[in-house]
Amino acid sequence: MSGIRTFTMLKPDAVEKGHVGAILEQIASAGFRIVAMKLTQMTQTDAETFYAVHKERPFFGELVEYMTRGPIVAAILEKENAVEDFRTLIGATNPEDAAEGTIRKLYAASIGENAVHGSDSDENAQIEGAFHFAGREMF
Ligand code: YYY
Ligand code: MG
Repeated sequence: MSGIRTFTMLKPDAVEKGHVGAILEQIASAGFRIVAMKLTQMTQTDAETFYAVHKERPFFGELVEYMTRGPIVAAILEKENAVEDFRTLIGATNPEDAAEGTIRKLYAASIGENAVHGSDSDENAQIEGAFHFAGREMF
């Protein structure tokens, strides 16, 4: 039985290009309820910690630079089967491989600048949500 919450970030490229409203509309239309949400900017340490699992990968430096270059929208979302259904909604990591109509297919420029994050497990959804939000910011 999978959980009812996931964590997302609308990444700097999505904010820069003015796609926040359209992406949030697509998320709401897919049946997700907003539990927590804010506009924020990750520091270098924030991004290195959040993406620590990728620290040995060749793209790590570019990933940290990209994720810290401007504001993001961070949010916790609620729906049955939240993690899996949200990953389906956003599409594959590389927008070239993403299904038609997915958020990454519609709004991502490249694998490196792919518009949106979605947690990959219930455990990571909990960890990532708690990384960005205090309990009193969750509703
Ligand atoms: O979970 P997801 O975001 O779909 O992909 P991850 O494999 O966790 O990678 C995190 C992040 O790193 C990805 O969204 C873009 C970037 N990245 C990259 O720039 N180049 C790759 N070959 C793989 C991932
Ligand atoms: Mg991931």
